[in-house]
Amino acid sequence: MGPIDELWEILTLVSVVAVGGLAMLVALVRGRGGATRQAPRPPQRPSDRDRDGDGRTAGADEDVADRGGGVAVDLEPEPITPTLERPESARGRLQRLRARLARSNSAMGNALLALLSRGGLSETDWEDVEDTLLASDLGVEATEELVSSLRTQVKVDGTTDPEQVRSWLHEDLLRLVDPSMDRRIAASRTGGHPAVILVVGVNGTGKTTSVGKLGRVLVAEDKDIVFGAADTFRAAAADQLQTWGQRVGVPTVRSDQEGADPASVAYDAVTAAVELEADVVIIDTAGRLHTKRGLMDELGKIKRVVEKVAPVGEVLLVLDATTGQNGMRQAEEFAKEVAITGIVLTKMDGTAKGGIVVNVQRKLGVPVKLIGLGEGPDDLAPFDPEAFVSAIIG
Ligand SMILES: Nc1nc2c(ncn2[C@@H]2O[C@H](COP(=O)(O)OP(=O)(O)O)[C@@H](O)[C@H]2O)c(=O)[nH]1
Ligand SMILES: [Mg+2]
Repeated sequence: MGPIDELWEILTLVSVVAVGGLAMLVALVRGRGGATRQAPRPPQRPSDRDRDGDGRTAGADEDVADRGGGVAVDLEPEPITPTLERPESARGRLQRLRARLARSNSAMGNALLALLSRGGLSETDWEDVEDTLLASDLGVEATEELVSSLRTQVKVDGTTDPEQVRSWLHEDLLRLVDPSMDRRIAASRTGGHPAVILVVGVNGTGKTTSVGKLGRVLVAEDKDIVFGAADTFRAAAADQLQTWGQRVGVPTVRSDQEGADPASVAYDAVTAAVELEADVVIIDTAGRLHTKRGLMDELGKIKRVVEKVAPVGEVLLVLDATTGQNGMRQAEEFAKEVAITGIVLTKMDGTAKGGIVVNVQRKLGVPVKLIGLGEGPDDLAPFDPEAFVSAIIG
């Protein structure tokens, strides 16, 4: 065999290996594509999308957002792992969590029932009924309505039979909680856009946790989700959200720079969701004191900037149910800044102040859509008036 033949043989071998390798690669890529919807497709890295090479996402308006000195969006592809968690379906969650709701709130229900069943109620007894309701954060207005209705029924009927009183209470409370309100979360694509959900509230109320839990509720409904970590104050906040996402295969759009412009990150998250043809993008924001003007203005900016890409269909205000009057003040201040479409009441597992549901709905004219009933990943339930009232008064 001459040197030419030898060279020829080597070349053939190399090309066989190369073609084989290429075929394997194609098969791999195909196989990956075919595996699909176990996890959403990983978003492209910004460098892929940045065809102009100007450091900006293609299509981004110059004036859309201050890019905060070259904000990079870290879109680490989520690993497609067989160990993704399967979140519990939202249906029936409140039933499972009912005991937690009842544990503290039924104290109020029981106190009321005991008072009302006593018979021959004096003025002082009625004052006690009123105090019990006020202590549950029902609010002055609703408390007066309820007491007046109960007084009339007791007077007209003349009975204080516990079962009868229980049924009156149930009916009156249910009316106050208002079953006619639309409590569905807007989480379907509309007009060719993903649904955009913006989550706002004071620090520590449970925003990030609720974004993570809501993501799971929607994953259980087979929705494709993207998280946007627009709390850019601390890197830990984005890490926290990303961890929630990774457990269920939801990609998180975040900035790698602390203090980056939150509107810009929110914009990138919505853009990524559009490119991925996701169903929903949920944007977590930094906790802000409702008394801090600049930060409250920023919320309006986030919404405006996002709406250059897709309409914000849902602005969820997260309130800590244990904070009472302070929570109510927060609600009012936030409602002045952005049009709230729904309330998430967290920490309902540790409070006897369930009356805040009625109070906050009346103040804002907006329904409580979700309630947090614990720190577990699936401890967030769609709010159901009937189950709620039943849990309180049995
Ligand atoms: N018991 C209970 N704790 C909750 C609930 N929701 C959130 N938390 C806790 O509240 C704390 C603050 O939550 P986080 O989501 O970080 O608040 P953020 O600052 O508003 O983002 C965390 O320790 C959560 O586990 C809930 O429904 N019940
Ligand atoms: Mg947070």
